[in-house]
Amino acid sequence: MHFTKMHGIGNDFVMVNCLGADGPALLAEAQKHAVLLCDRKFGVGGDGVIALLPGQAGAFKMRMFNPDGSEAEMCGSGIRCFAKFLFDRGLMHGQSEISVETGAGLLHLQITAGPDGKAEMVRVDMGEPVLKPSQIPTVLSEGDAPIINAPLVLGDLTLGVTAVSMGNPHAVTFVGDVQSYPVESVGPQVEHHPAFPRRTNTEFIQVVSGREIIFRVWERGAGATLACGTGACAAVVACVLNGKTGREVLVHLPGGDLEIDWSEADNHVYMTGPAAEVFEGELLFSAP
Ligand code: ZDP
Repeated sequence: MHFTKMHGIGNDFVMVNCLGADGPALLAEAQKHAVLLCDRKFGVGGDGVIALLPGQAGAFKMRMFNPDGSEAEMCGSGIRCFAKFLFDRGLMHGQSEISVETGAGLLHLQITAGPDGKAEMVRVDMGEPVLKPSQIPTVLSEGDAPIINAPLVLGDLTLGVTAVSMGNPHAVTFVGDVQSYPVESVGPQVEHHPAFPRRTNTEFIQVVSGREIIFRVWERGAGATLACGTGACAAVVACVLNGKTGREVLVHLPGGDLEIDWSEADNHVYMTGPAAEVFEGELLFSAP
């Protein structure tokens, strides 16, 4: 299997191009071997596998598999890598804008090329955040009202969580000092809490100012990662809902920065950030 290793500020992926005649077979292999592909010791290494597929509503479709083999509806860092892959290989026919089918619907994105003519920054219209609990999905509270700073009990610890879907589920918590926060022990407890029937990504946020936050994440099916695009969007939505920041926020993630803008005009969340290609390779299957 031919693959391309890419990352968005350190959130790294094994990209598999399934556009050719052998696409359906490659997709099946990529899904079946997602755990091995993501394994940093026995495989290639990544926070997920991204499959590049032909679309129906748009020209291209993205599917994403987590390191535990589960499929995610959406992937914010992955879609920037996806866009760079298309642009750099001439699959956008010189255009700088395109729409991509995802589990969060048809998303429009815009590329800015660097001095080498290759894609450098990608601005993605991530669509409208979903706040209705049943659609996130979460059963943390009944009814249709958004869940804003609601108590989530984890034994002796009670978090205040704000629940947001950007296609995939997120639970956002505000903390004092995010660098010293025990993300690795609290994160998995939130991920697997019964209030989230499809599990959840979990973000821990320190507010610096009305336009700047520091972000750490525990990802569903992946664990602690250096960045999460959908998580950064969900975090800014949570900041606005809790009166912590304005709608345009610079998000400092462990692997770098993203600019997030929850537009008042159309209620869409816009994410701007880089994407990079690292190497190409060939996977030699030894697994049965
Ligand atoms: O929703 C999930 O199961 C996530 N682990 C998917 C990956 C999200 C990602 N980190 C992002 O950038 O949005 C890729």
